[in-house]
Amino acid sequence: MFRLIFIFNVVCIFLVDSFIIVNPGPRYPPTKGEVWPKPQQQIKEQTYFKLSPSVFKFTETGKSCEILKNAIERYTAVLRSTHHIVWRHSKKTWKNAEPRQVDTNPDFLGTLEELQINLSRPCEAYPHMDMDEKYSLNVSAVSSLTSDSIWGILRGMETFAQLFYLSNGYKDVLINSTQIVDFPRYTYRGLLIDTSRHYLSVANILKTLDAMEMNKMNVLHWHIVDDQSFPYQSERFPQLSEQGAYDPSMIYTKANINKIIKYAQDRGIRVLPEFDVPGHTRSWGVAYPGILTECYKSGKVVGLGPMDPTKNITYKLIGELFHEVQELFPDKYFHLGGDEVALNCWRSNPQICKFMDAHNMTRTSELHAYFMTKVLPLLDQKSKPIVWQEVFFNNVTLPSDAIVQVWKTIGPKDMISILSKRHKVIYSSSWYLDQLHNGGDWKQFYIPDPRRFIMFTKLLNLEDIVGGEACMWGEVVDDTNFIARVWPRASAAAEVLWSALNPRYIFYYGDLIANRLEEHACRMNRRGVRAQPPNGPGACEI
Ligand code: CP6
Repeated sequence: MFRLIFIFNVVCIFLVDSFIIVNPGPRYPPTKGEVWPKPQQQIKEQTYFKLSPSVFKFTETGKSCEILKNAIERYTAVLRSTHHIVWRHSKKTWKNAEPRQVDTNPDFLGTLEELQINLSRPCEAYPHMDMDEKYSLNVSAVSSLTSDSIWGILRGMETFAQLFYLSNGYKDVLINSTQIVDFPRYTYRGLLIDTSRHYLSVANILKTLDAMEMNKMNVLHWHIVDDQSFPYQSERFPQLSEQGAYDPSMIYTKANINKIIKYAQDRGIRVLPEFDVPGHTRSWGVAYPGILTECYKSGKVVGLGPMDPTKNITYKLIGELFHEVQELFPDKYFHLGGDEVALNCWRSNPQICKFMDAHNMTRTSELHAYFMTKVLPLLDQKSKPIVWQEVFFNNVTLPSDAIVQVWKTIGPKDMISILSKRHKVIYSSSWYLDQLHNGGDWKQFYIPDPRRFIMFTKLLNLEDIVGGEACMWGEVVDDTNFIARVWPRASAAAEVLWSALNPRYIFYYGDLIANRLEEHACRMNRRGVRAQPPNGPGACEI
């Protein structure tokens, strides 16, 4: 009897399991042809065109240059690759394919034949702090992209590529009639990479630049060396990387760096070098221990700390190295770091204490100021300095065109002090990509906006907050996980820094924003950037 009931149960469970249709849980459907970051002004109509990649072409109706020609080649390839998806899906159903239907929808306006690119002024060679990125894009019977600047044209081409979407069960690539006028909210939209804690391959850095272009970010802040390794290969001081890199292969040669700069330039992205001094320099001391401070404990030397600010050779090495770096990097700014100096090591060292006495210094922060004041003039004429906030708060007299980067406090507090001294600010406190939270973790990066913090502080100039930066410190990222950790989480910061305030009210538009980011992450993957899923369960087309 019991055996019978048991068998009956097993049969029941089998039947129930096979016939119950599993009700899917929540999913995050991607949008179709929504642009990320959201354009400032956009009108999208019901009417649409089809893309036929073999017909479509970009035509140059204004000025042209190599940067534009390269961009046309790139985006032609992007549109072609969409066609491959269509082709793949049409082959799947090849045998029972129906004859291709003529689209009789009254909204259908035909095949899109060209995009006229109308650049009204000659190209600039390098992107820079005040670059003009405004463009207008009109998708209609005669489609055109117009800008005064090559950088605006690049941003507009990216937008254009994002407007296409797959439709009719992957059979068609469509684009709606659209008018866009677009420009960035902030001029500085950065991503910090740290190649000292872990080495990142050149290929991975180039991939990062592809992703930045897709997100309209325009500054790669390259925190190239730090305590743990010195991967920059110097011509003047080859020992630095020979002894300070993790491995002889884990270095950046002059040729590597030039390649990265050129690749970035083609995408309207600046490469901003940071050589952090006087702290975070332990790796310099493998080859040159003499430039670092010996830290003492109970009268004994226990290790090496920040640079030794009392020695002339410290400044000589810095000056010559920085000169070489500035020749290599065309950017007009140079990041000197200046953060997290272990002042207590200076305090522990008897020679340094003697030096402080001789110079009437009582606090080690004055020594930090002394050091920075000696290093600032070592920059070439062409370079303006950027420093982490500690340099400002330790009372260094900075040149008026120095920019201060805030990383310590979320909110307006530190920014207000700096702005009231008329310095420009880069804000990064809210965008520490090394901080991980549960699902939908991009939202914490999407809410803060540096200018909104001080909107009602009338005396300050909002424009002096030039932008912000997402920071991917390298302690727990290397080539294996870097791209997926950064994207699409940094995309949240990218939209804050590009787009207008209103469409970003997450409590109002939250689902729409999530679905747009879902599409954007899928789009990055289609274009070879292995971004992680931003929201939760779901599936990309392909
Ligand atoms: N390395 C350097 C770091 C950090 C800074 N400078 C850092 C500090 C705190 C957090 C994240 C990163 N790892 N050189 C500070 C700018 Cl939470």
